[in-house]
Amino acid sequence: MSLLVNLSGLALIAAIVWWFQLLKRSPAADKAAEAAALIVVRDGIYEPGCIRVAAGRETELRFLREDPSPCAEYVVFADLDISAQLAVGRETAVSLPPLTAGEYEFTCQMRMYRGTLVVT
Ligand SMILES: [Cu+2]
Repeated sequence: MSLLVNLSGLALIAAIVWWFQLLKRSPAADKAAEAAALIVVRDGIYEPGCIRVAAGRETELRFLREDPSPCAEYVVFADLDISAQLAVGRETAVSLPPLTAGEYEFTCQMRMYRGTLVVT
């Protein structure tokens, strides 16, 4: 009888471990991270305004500038000494080197558009 109880206890633990592994590898979560890598520039904001990327890995962000005003022409990662000119209506890829954990602001050249890159 006690053997049976132990076995069902083990089965329960295995099920819990399996469940959490499943949660961690959820394809939906992966998709969200991928989708977040496209940043739309319009109406004075970056959308999404907060991008989360993994530390210590090269990253590519894609910007889609819908705002033709000169204000939105450049995206500047001042802390990283990286900037890119954004074409209107077309995706522009911005490559980032492996980064250490922390928060990095990105802005337009006049610092009116503002976003945050969160590296974890
Ligand atoms: Cu601006």
